[in-house]
Amino acid sequence: MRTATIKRKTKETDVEVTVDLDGTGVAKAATGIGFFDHMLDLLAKHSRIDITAKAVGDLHVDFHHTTEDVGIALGQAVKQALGNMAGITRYASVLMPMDETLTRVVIDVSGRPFLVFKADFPRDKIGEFDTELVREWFQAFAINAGVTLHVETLYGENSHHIAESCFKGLARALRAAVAIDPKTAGEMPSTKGQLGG
Ligand SMILES: [Mn+2]
Repeated sequence: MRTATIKRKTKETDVEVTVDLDGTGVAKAATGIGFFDHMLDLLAKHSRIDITAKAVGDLHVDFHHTTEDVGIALGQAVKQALGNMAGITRYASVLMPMDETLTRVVIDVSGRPFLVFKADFPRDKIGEFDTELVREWFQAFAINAGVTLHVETLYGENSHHIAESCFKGLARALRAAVAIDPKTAGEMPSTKGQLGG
């Protein structure tokens, strides 16, 4: 079973995240941030990873801590659920359209944490959500999942569409990269014989 639960409690947030990499895309997102729950729902749906994300955070300050800490916990959960990564497909690249927006997401599920994120948001906020937090979430996720992740919005005008294309692109890339490759019969997808740096 490729599942994991991460609990993380600080003075700023209390977060619990569970993932099942071989799920059906069931999401239970309750972070107290409507737009962010919407993004987590999309991530689960299009990755087919079951994701439960509960968070009680200091939303009276702003949404930064809660968004970042859910990213940290979700990244750690994915990493733990992957185990030694034997047999995974490892690489995936996706072009994700959303109306006028097109975003490219490329991932290497490798134990090598790195983020390149190039997306400009025309607006500072989507609802009450600061658009700069999209990058913060991707940074927290990539570093804690131990994945190399390149996200670039090639063009787009609507901030909601831009954010959504980033999350949906990640979803489809993750779905392909963490899938077990039947041709490899459980081998490590590395000439080094191991993943993890
Ligand atoms: Mn939407």
